Amino acid sequence: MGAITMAEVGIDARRFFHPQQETMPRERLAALQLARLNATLANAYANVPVQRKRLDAAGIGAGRIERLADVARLPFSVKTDLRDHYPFGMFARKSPDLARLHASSGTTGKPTVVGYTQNDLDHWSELMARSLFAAGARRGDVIHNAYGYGLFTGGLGAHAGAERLGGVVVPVSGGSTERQVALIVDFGARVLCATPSYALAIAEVAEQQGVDLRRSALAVGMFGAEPWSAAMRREIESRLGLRAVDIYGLSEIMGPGVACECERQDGLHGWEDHFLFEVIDPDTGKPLPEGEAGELVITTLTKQALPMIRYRTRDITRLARERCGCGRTHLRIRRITGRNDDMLIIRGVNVYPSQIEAVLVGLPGLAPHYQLVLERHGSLDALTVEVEAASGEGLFSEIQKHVSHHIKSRVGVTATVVVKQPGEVPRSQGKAVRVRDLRPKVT
Ligand code: DLL
Repeated sequence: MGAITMAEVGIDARRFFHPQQETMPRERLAALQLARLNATLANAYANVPVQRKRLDAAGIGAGRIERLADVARLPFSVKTDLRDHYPFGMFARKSPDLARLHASSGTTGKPTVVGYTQNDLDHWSELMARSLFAAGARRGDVIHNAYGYGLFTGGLGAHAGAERLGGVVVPVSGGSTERQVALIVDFGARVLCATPSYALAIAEVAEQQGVDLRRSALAVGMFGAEPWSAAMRREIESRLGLRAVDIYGLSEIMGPGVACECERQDGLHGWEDHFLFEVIDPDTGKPLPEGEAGELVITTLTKQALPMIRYRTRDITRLARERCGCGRTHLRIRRITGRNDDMLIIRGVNVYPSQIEAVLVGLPGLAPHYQLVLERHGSLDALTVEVEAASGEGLFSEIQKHVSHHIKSRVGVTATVVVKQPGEVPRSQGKAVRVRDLRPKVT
């Protein structure tokens, strides 16, 4: 039987960066996943003693998995594995087969270190280029990359993808926001890569300088690395005059480009030819039925240096397998609403910072900058929400009443609201610090 061309099944290859892979029929995608999953298990078993022990204990040993559903029999991996086996204990390759290391910022003890072979780096840049293309970036675009360069995967990850796409990359990294505004305008950036909070900081500085970025060439924003709300998307789109696209990733799995929205902005396509996605109940560890919210678990299917089996991301989301109107067959990950380890429990109420953000961003009179401060008063948790007035003129007491009323009615917690003068809430140059948890640690 001859191969069927994409034109014969009505697929316009020009709409995709990897037309074959992105539009692969789901049965073929599943067969590819199964084969690659078994290759990943073999790599982990042969080269990572910790994984070998776990696979033996799970009764899988060096054996094969026969059906994708059997992935539920495999042991989980967690973030502390990387700390416990610091620095390279989870790696399946050593130097000279390694081509690069990245690491988390290491604010809590040892950093988590991740590694890549050249082959891994090639896949990463392909997937990042695929993500940029899906979001609307094209060859020849000036791509302003304000993700931090260095050990953080954002800067170099987006950079390599932008080069692979054929873009003109501007590697500015974070910081010097006034200069960023000038470069965006002068170089004619069409694509902006940044955290959503930093995109807003850029918008704000531009406005202060009297520069209207809505009239610049900016058309596409690739925003991720931290949770953000639909309200924040609208805010960024209206202030920067671009299409704000959500991009997801994590260092332990690869970096940015594990999943990305297409131009329809209706959920992030998880690139299933390279990753296997599941959602589990975070308490029981059991897989959840399609569409239910739970913890995202990811298995790498092509990584050589750091094969991850059922990595518990702690990110809370839902999966949708119905076909997207864009023609891509890969599933969609819904907006990440938060992490089950940054979930705040305030007087018994579970609260995600992103829920409070969704309330704040929609309210008049406020600048889109805020911090949540948690303290313990006696035996009770106390939440203070520091918000920032959009102008120094407004009636702060009115704003304050309005904000606490909306937080109470929409999130269900009582908060003391402090309205700060414009510019008083600290700005981020990378991931925003949204929560200052000053409560004594539970030991
Ligand atoms: O933040 C990789 C990245 C860089 C993604 C640039 C997108 C853009 P880490 O520093 O390892 O990697 O942090 C990963 O950030 O588990 C999520 O909790 C959060 N995160 C990343 N993207 C999103 C997103 C990079 N689009 C952790 N929405 C993840 C919500 C996100 N949270």
